[in-house]
Amino acid sequence: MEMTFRWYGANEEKIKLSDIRQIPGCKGIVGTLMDIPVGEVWPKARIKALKEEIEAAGLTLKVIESVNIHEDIKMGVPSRDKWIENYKTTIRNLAEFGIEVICYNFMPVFDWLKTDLDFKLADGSSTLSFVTKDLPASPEELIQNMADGAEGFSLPGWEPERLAQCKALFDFYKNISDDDLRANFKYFIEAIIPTCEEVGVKMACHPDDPPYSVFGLPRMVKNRDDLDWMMNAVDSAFNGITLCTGSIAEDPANDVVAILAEFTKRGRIPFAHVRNIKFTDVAAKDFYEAPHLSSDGSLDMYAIMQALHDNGFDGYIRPDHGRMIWGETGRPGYGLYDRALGLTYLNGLWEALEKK
Ligand code: DNO
Repeated sequence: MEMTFRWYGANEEKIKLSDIRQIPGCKGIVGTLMDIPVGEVWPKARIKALKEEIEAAGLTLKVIESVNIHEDIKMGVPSRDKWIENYKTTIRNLAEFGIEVICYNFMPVFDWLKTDLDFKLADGSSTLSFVTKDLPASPEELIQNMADGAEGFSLPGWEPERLAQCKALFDFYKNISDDDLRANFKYFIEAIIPTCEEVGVKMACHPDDPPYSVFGLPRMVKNRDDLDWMMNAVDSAFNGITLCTGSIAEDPANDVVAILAEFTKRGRIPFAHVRNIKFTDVAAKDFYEAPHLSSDGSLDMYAIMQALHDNGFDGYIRPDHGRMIWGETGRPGYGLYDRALGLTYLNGLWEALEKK
């Protein structure tokens, strides 16, 4: 297991690499190049510079989150082949600089979503929350709300160029079923996995967040059976999962511990996002993102770490979203302090498991 911390790059962050270096037990950065438009090839010079900057701070760069998928690939339109070729070149370029894992997702139109990016907790901190009845009537309104709540930061997976075509995309996806989306996923993964095998980069697909349809969009990474289908679609260790405990657990029907145990045992989890959530209404699937501590949320974090540990997990882990605490302001979900607390807590659980 190697513990990492997500960092968006010097031009995108208030948080300094030198601060991250001081978090006990944090070895690596989960990095990205946020400004490269979706679908474009990531230039070697930019990857090299990012790696050098991170290594100069005493940290490693082995995981990228995300290299996002061009919408044409998800839509399955003929122009996808050009974007897939670009993606393969990006994989090769990243491999050349020692990247081992690429996290991505296959959610149509937009990435993760919440209905409140500044939900106040009783202790005075603020966090992200999702309340079904607060979902706006239209996706346009949701996009506006996310932008308004982002404190001026770019949000991962909410690329303006994609969102600008929101209406046209929604019209298109009206006629796309979950199975159509699956076929498009298979086409993509079949095309790129041989390149991954050749250069030694593992793909790690992030589950849908939330793991059910919103605004009628098709979804394909919602539960154990979807993950099983994906893993069988191309049965290679290089076709893996970013197992995000929070996202999977947002559907109370999902047994996150059993899912972790199964896919770790099958050797298909190169990367894990570990966070806790607290259901406020299980039937409505309403929740907020709790501190990582088990007793603050609805998930048993010891059982989660144990499922990884006891099944031979040897990938990368990062704490997931943190609250805003101690007066910090910043990119929602990605402040320094609470994620650092989460990281040290996860490391503590891991040490206890190692010494058992
Ligand atoms: C949210 C993140 C996601 C994740 C992507 C991976 O904070 O967990 O945006 O990075 O879904 O492609």
